[in-house]
Order: sequence, then C-alpha cells, then structure tokens
Amino acid sequence: MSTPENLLNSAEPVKIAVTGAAGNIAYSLLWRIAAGEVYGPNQPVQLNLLEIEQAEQAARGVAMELLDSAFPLVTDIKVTSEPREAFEDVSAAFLVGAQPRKKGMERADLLTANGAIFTEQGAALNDVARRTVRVLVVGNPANTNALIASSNAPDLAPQQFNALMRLDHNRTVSQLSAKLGIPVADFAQIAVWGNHSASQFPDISYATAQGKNVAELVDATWVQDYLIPTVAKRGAEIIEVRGSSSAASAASASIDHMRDWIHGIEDPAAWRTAGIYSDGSYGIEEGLFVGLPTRAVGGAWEVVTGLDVTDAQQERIQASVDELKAERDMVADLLK
Ligand code: NAX
Repeated sequence: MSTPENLLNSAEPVKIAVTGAAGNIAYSLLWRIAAGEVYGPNQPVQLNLLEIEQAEQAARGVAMELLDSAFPLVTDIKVTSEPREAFEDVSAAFLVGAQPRKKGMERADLLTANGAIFTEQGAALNDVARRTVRVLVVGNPANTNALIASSNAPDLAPQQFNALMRLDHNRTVSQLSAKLGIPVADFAQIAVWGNHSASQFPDISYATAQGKNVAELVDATWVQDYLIPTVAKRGAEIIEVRGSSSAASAASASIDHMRDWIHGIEDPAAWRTAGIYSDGSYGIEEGLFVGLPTRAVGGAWEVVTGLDVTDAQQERIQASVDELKAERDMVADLLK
C-alpha cells in the first residue's frame, strides 16, 4: 500500500466508486463523500455510481441531485451499470449494492445470489482499480461478500478489502454513552468481534471512559442481557420502528471507516472495529473477514494484539467465527 499522503490534497481528483447508487444508503453516503468527509476538504473527487441496469435511470436522478447540490469538490459524476467502467482507476470503492433477502429465500440462496455480484465486482476491481485501492464492503452478508470479492481479486492484497462493522461499533458506544451519561468521544478500547450478524460479540471487557474501567461502571447482567443483544439486533429493531432498514447510520459508519482507514488515528487507545482479513490473531482462522479490535495507523488497520481473552469471551468469539466459516463453506465454489 502506498502512503495515503500521495492521495491527499492533490489537484487531481480522487476517483471513488459507490455501488447500489440508487439505494437508501447511497442516498446519504454520496452526499457526505461529495462534501469531502472522506478525503478531506481540499481534495477534489470524481464520483462513479454503479447500479444494475434496471435502476440505472434512478441512479441518473441521484446524479442530477448531486449536481444540483453544487459541491465545490466534485469534478465529475459518472453513472454506469458496468463494473469495469465504475472501478476504472478508483482509489476507494464502497460496495453497497446487494440483493436483498426475498420472501422464502434461505440464507444459502442469499449468499449465492450476492456471491455472483461480489465475484464479478472483485474481478473488475482487480483489473481496473488503482493498485492501492481501498474497498469497503457494506452489502450483506458483508464479511463473506468481502471474502468473495477479495478472493476474486488475486492481484490486490486481501488487506485492501474490508467489511463494514463500524456501525456495530458505533451502536455499542452510543448505547454505553446513553446508559452512563458520558459523551461518546470519551470511550476507548471497545470492539465488536466476529460477523456483522446477530452472532457478533460487542465486547466492553477492555473499555475505558474518562479514565475509568467501563466494566466496573455497568452491571454485568445489563451487558449480557441488554447491551449485547440490543447491539446485535439493532438492525431489526430499526426496521421495526422506522419501517425501513438503517441507511443514514450505515452511511455515516461507512464514512467513519473509510476516513479513519485513509487518515489513521493518532491515539493508540482509540480502537475501532473493522471487518478485516484475519491474520490468525486470537486463534481465529486465517483468511476469514472478521470484526476485530484495530488501530488505524499509516493508512492500514493493525490488529490490537496481546489482549487477555477469557474462556467466556473466547466462546462468544468462536460462535461468530464458526458462523463465518459456515458462510465461507456455502460459497466455496466462488472462492479462488
Ligand atoms: P437498497 O435496496 O435501498 O439499495 C441497494 C441497491 O443496490 C439497489 O438500488 C439495487 O438496485 C442495487 N444493486 C443490487 N445489485 C447491484 C449490483 N450488482 N451492482 C450495483 N448495484 C446493485 O439497500 P440499502 O438500504 O442501500 O442497503 C444496501 C446493503 O447494505 C444491503 O445489503 C444491506 O443489508 C446492507 N447493510 C449493511 C450494513 C452493515 O453494517 N454492513 C448496515 C446497513 C445495511 O443493512
């Protein structure tokens, strides 16, 4: 990976692809990218919008609205249904577009349907994206889709592909903040292990807030019976209450993730959760895309190593990793 500096504040626009451009998340995400929230307020950007053919016209409407917003940083907007056009020379790709689960569809059917999308997009990124491209997979099942895309991009490092787990991280922090009446910015050393699914493990064992040990500020029963299930099932709760799935919060987390990945975070206690390629840390099988405690340093994610993990934590982590392994086995024929 090159240093991020060579992409920052350059007069040349940075090309950024967003797939699922006519969808809900993109309708929020694109505006924040256009405002300079990923690469910074001095970096011009070109937006490449990818949609399926049936939704290409709607994506053109989105592009018209982006134009109408007169963002000073936006130099060009392209709309296409061709992955190779969308990913040409891009420095960042947000893979948001995915097939939703339809009535009667089994999880395996969903994995296969989306597998086809991420096989094609991984191969296209491999062929035409910048060699330093950063790819954030948002479309579900995000972790396994990241695995498929990366596996079909043999010339790119697997570390260039991430799955979005920052929304789970942000949800954990905000629940703690509401419970304790402490500002979100004062929390550190929080992580969500595993899969972006109900099996995930939001873990506050190491968390601190204003110099205090968070685990000592909250009741262990509240953590087990409220915090963990609330965060893990928050997506379903949003659908129930809002009537449609998380969109602006997912876009916001995507911005947080990509911005931190590119720019890094100075504070070593400022862990973030990213769904990254497992290097075997904590006994997690290498090669899966797993939510882990990470630091953003020098344009890359580093796993926070050396943490003591109790048997109870290990059990929860393993349950989620086992689900990831089962997902991987269901898409084995799509992996190279
Ligand atoms: P929408 O259904 O509103 O939009 C998805 C868009 O993707 C549609 O316009 C569709 O035409 C397009 N699309 C489908 N296949 C495509 C392809 N091959 N190439 C390009 N575009 C394609 O969904 P939205 O609410 O935007 O959510 C998008 C994805 O994010 C879903 O898979 C959703 O489950 C996932 N999420 C992931 C989250 C995470 O934290 N990782 C949280 C939010 C969200 O649930």
